[in-house]
Parts: sequence; C-alpha cells; structure tokens
Amino acid sequence: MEVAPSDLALQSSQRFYERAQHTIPGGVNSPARAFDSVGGTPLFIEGGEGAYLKDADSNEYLDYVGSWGPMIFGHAHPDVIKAVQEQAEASTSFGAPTEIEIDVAELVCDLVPSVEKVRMVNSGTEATMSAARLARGYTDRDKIIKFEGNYHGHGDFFLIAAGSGAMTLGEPDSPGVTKGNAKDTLLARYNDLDHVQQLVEANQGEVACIILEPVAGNMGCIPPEPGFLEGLRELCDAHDIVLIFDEVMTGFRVAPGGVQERYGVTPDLTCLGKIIGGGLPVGAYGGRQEIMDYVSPTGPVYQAGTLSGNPLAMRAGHAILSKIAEEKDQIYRELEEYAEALQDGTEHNLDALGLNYTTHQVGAMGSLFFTSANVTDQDTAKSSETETYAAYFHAMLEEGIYLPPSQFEAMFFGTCHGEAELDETLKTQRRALERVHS
Ligand code: KE4
Repeated sequence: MEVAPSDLALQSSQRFYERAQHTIPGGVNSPARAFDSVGGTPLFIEGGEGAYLKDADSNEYLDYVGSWGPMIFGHAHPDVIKAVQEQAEASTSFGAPTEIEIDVAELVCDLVPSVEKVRMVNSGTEATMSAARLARGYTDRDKIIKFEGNYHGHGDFFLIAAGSGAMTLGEPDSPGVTKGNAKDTLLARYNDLDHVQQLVEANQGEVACIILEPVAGNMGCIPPEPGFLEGLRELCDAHDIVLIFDEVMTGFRVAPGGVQERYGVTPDLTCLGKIIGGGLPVGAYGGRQEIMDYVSPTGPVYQAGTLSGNPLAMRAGHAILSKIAEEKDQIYRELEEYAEALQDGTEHNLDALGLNYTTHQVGAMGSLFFTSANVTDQDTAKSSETETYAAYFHAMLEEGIYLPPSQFEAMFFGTCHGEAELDETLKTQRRALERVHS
C-alpha cells in the first residue's frame, strides 16, 4: 500500500509515541510536549544542530521551541559539547563543592543586577518553590500573590486557580494540591496594579511575596504595561513585601541581565533556569545578600539537593554564561535585530492578508495571538482562536517550521537564527496563514 508522504514523515514518531504510552504517562515526560492543544502526534527528536532539529524519520525542522528556552546559542554548541565531554571524563557529580560552581555563581552575580548571592538547584520549579519559601521565612508571613496565567513550575502553592470572588483566596488548580496550601495563595490579574493593591490592603501584614513573570511567556508572550513593574516595586517597598521576578524563561533571553535590566526595575529575589544550564538540568534563585543569608546552612530556611550545582551541568552553564559575559553587546544586538525583523515581517504578512491578529515580541521571545484583542492578561490572551492556531501550527510544521505546540506558549529563537532562517520563516508563514484562512 502506497503510504502518503505525511504518513511517512511521522511514521517513527507515531510508532515511538504508541510504544511510549505503555510505560510513560501520556507517552511524554512533560505535558507541554504532548501536542494536546494542537492535536496530532508529538515529534520524537533524534538530534539538533544550530537552529535545526531532526526527528526520528530524519525530517528537518527550523526550531522555535529551543527546548523551551535553553538553546540561546542553538543546539549542540561546540563550547557546551566540549565542556560536557571534558567533565564527564572526570566524573559527573561528587556531592561535594567544586570550583566550577563558584565560577558560575560569580557570572550570575556579575550579569543579573539584583543578585548578590545565588543558590543552584535543578529546575525552574525548584528555584521558584525555594524563593517563595525563603520569602516566607524571611518575612515570617504566609501569603503569596501570583498572577493568573503566570506559570512558575509545578510547586503546590503555584498550581492555584482564582478563587470564586476577586478577593477570595486561591483554590487548588490540580488534584493533589490541598485547600490548606491553596488558601495562602492570592491570584491577581496580570498588568492590573489596582487589583494587586486591593489584595495587599485586604491582607495587610500577611503577604510574604509577590511573584511574577516580569515578561509573561506562559500565556503567550505578554510584556508588562508601562508602570506595572515600577508600581509593584513601590507596593513591595511600602508594605515590606519581597518582590520575586521569575526569570526562568526571560533570564539572559530579553537582555544579558533579563527583564530587570531591560526595564530597569530591581526585584529582591530572582529565579533563573533554562539558559543557565545550556540544556542540562539547572535552576537557580538569588538576590539581596540580606535575604539569601537566610538560606541553610547560613540561615534557618532549609533547601538542599543531591545534584544541585553538579559539575557536569555547571560546566555546560559556564560555557553559555561566559560567552554571554564576553560577547553580550553583539549577541543581544543580533537577537534584537532578528526580533524586529520577525515582528515587521509578520505584521507585513498579516496586513497583506487583511488579518488584524496581535503580535508581541520582547527580545528573543514572542507570540502571534490569533485574536484582534489588545492582549495584556490571561483573559484577553484566551480570546485567541486556538483552533486556528492549531491549524497554523500544523501548516507550519508540514513545511518544516517547529513552533510551540500551544497558543499559550512563547516562541524562542537564538543567535543561530539568521537571514536565511528569517526568510524561510516569513515565506512559510505567509503560505500557512493563506492556507488556514482559505
Ligand atoms: P522547570 O521546572 O520546567 O525547569 O521550570 C518551571 C518554570 C518556571 N518559571 C517559568 C517562567 C517557566 O516558564 C517554567 C517552565 N516553562 C515551561 C514552558 N513554558 C517548561 C516546559 C515544560 O514544562 O515542559
């Protein structure tokens, strides 16, 4: 029987996906990979180089996911490969301190304005969980304020849905999260300073921290409205609340020093991940020394980890961060140029087709929202036509462009995305948008 090219194109991924589901929940080790919101079979990837991926059937794709952020210099960067190979030959982990951990900590403190001391962990989730616990321990307060549509990893106190009323406490957003946990999390609308003010005043002296994605990426890319970050800073200063920037996604992506450098607002604590591990499992949290010295063993707030700061991951992270430190002016100039050209080209394609969708771009991340709304928060992001996004996603995938498999994720690119990739992306995008709207 003649197998249609598209069937051939996915044959191995389909076979792997069917097999994986017998031993791995949903056949994936993270639901973000499952293609649930766009439909179809997730690609099983065989390898990557620069801006490109190759799937299990050797189909090549231009990659705008970049492992959800780490690949700022593209896949299989020679500096990372060399560093990992060298370290592996001297063993991968000791459970004892190593010099490379100091080198990485010093690079983070040099690059990120708010960070005077930093603790390495193994994921962004660990970083945000630890930062929130630290803020609670430092202030001796229980409540945290987070924002609808912001994702800070799968820590219990972050998997919270908005309570029934605007002023009520959070409710669990996943089975397994207890009401006891949820009651201490308050949810605010993103970009709504008045709402945050109301929550703070209704919980005087009880709020330990406000945590946010200072440029949102987990409801699609949504920048802070003018004055929003500054207003949060003032509110935290006035009420002795710890301001936490979750820069797991934005750190080293929107500027060498992240959003806090780009927008000139300094948090008390910063959470990092993704890029700082160069694709290996690394997270970190850091900030003012006065607060960080509350972390064990210096202080009473406990946090630990067998593989935290392990030399293999640190060597990979050091390869990335030292390149950023040495070449940052050129790196972020290139990223900004690509971002502007991609935004301009996308708007040109939309205009040519009479589509008034909303596009956002901040540094090396962005989103095309399939809505004409002014997207500033979760509600306006949710006005997007997700079915149309799904059709667009597959139209792009069939022509070799791998976008995030959800309207509510940001697309990422790096220094390996150049003129040829921009040209390929915009031409394919025009055809995909025409096809989806024909
Ligand atoms: P990890 O635990 O996945 O390393 O980091 C959690 C996290 C924390 N904060 C922000 C702002 C994040 O974006 C993330 C994780 N991002 C998602 C993608 N939007 C990771 C993809 C996945 O879960 O597979």
